[in-house]
Amino acid sequence: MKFIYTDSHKLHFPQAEYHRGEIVTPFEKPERIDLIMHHLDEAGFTGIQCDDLWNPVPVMKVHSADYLQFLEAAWQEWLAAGFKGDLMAGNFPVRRMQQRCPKHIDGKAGFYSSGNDTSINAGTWEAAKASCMVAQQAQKVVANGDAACLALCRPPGHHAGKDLFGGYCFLNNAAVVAQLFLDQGAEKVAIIDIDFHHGNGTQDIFYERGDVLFASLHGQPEDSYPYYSGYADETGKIDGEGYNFNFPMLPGTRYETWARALEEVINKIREFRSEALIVSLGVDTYKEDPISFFCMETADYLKCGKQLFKLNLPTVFVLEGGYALEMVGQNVANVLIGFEGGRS
Ligand code: Q9C
Ligand code: ZN
Repeated sequence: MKFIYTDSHKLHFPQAEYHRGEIVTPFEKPERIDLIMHHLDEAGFTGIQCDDLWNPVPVMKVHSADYLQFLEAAWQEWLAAGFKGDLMAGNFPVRRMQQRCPKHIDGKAGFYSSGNDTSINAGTWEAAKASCMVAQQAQKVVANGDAACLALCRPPGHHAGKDLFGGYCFLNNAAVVAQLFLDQGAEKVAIIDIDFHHGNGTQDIFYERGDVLFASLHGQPEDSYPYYSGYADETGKIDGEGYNFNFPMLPGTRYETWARALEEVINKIREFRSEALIVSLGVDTYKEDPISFFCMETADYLKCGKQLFKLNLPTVFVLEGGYALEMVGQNVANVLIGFEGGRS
């Protein structure tokens, strides 16, 4: 299996994150990609540097035009306001407030954001676009006949909604890949989100659409980010009714329990007659992950990859989270190794 990467991800390097009462170095850091690439190289996967071809068409179908304009201009507006340091949102249009976008960047930041966990710096927009181009190129590799490809995306994407950034995400790379398959003639595609966190952004984008089945396995919202979505009774609306599947799980969940949910998802996708599979691949389900509470072992990722292979669909893996730096590379590699070994 090939993987697509870019060095441009380094242009996004948030300086601080507020976490459990302290200001810490952000969990979503550039080293993650270096570590994963190192392990993929060692495991014999072929890295391909991204050609940086930007196709705005699918991006504009999954994000709103005003949101994209905000992302593009945010940093310049922040500087023009005379602000120093990273852009970070602090005020949000919550219950009973006006859903109107203010003029000042400090207010706009909150209007387009779901939290204060995701800051913007001088290179963030370029990095987010580069990350999305990595996903687009991985889709092309699969459309051109490879059985599967990994998009080494950074920043990640699955928390980015139609018009919201947050959860370390700006552009929803997995949603863009799904849209590309549809634009190229597929009638139905499926997204499995196996990151520890609920893929609220992806759910938001496809919630009223029947052409994309979305299924997420994640820590239950009662205890876990993003807290305000990911319940099992969120099943889709209008054309999307019955095509959104959430599997919230308890703290301490191990692979055997998790895999039963995966099995259900696989059956749903077979019934749906999906023509392609997108995997939002986060390995923050790992037992040592610093911000998560599942108990996956490194060897479990082999089994997970093997399970996914059973769908026998053209598959694009899109990197999402995974913050236990010692094992993030091995865990990602194991999903791919399991997938490739699925034949046997
Ligand atoms: N300040 C992904 O895994 N909340 N995003 C962290 C600590 C945000 C995770 C709380 C977690 C986002 C792609
Ligand atoms: Zn995550």
